[in-house]
Amino acid sequence: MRLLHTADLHLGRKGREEDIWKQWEKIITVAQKEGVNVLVIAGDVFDDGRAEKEVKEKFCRSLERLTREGMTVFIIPGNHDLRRGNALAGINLPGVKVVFDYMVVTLGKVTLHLFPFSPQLDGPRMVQLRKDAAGEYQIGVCHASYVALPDVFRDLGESQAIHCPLVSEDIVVLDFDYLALGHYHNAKSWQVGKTHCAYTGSIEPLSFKETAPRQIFMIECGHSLDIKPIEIGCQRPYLSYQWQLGVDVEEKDIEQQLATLAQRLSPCFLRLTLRGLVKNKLFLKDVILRAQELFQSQGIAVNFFDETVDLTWVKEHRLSRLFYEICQERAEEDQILWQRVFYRGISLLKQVEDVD
Ligand SMILES: [Mn+2]
Repeated sequence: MRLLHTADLHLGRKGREEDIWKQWEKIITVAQKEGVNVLVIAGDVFDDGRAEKEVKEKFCRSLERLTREGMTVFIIPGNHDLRRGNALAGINLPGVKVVFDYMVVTLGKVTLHLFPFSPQLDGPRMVQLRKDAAGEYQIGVCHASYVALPDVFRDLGESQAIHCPLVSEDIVVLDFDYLALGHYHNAKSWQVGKTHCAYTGSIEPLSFKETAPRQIFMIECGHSLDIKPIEIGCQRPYLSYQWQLGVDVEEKDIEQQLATLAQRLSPCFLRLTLRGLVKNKLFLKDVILRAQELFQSQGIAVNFFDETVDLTWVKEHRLSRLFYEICQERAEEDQILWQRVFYRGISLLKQVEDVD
């Protein structure tokens, strides 16, 4: 018996439609090749509760390709499926079960406990709902915020972490062998007592927070539960670079370096922060404008963050000039330290100046 766990497809996400379909196709291929019996989607199939009819139909046709080969598909709604509507309503296909109320189902050795997302659902409520069933392996499925992990809490932020908060005490009481989670968009696995918990992450990165490799999980139910992550790559990653002028790149070389980067990268979303001291701010602004066009022509959506400090500005002001000279002298002892002192100090001075 083979289960495949995925979540957070976000079909129909504006501007990312094709990328997401390509990733979904990869998952279908894995499911077919690996002879998966049960596919579990732990919420956020659609990006919005009012998903377009064409998107829903295309998704249904893809499900039919799986069920035709005898696969069973279980889907719980996530918060996005239910945002402003219910995108999963009306999906009625043989072999596909969309779950809108807590449901327990036993298939061979495995019992699935499916907890559809609702604004009222949280860990204690799941504990109340959970029924006993006979399967050898107990698997929970939910779309929840495991707020006990600091990076999950940080990345979700307060606005997302309120959705079905779940803590380790709840997971201990729920007493599952595997907890198939959706909602957090980076793949993550951890153990709570006997429970192996896993977020698959979104199938395609959708923000600069989503930098972990994209994964789905294969769960082989034999003499024990064997859980194997499968990497599915991605279409367009989100990349962040920080360049310090004078350290990572010289001011005179920056245009060439940017051109090299544009050639080296495949289509992606790029955030490029420039720091350090710049002798000719106007020249740098021009370089950035030209680079933006170049990146765009390569299918790279770039955002520049120019945090450089203009040497002309520094020298124009008595206080900043003195500070600059002091840091220059001291830099002979410890360059990196005094550079940091300089930027920190100069940005504070600039703030005061801007306020005045
Ligand atoms: Mn999501």
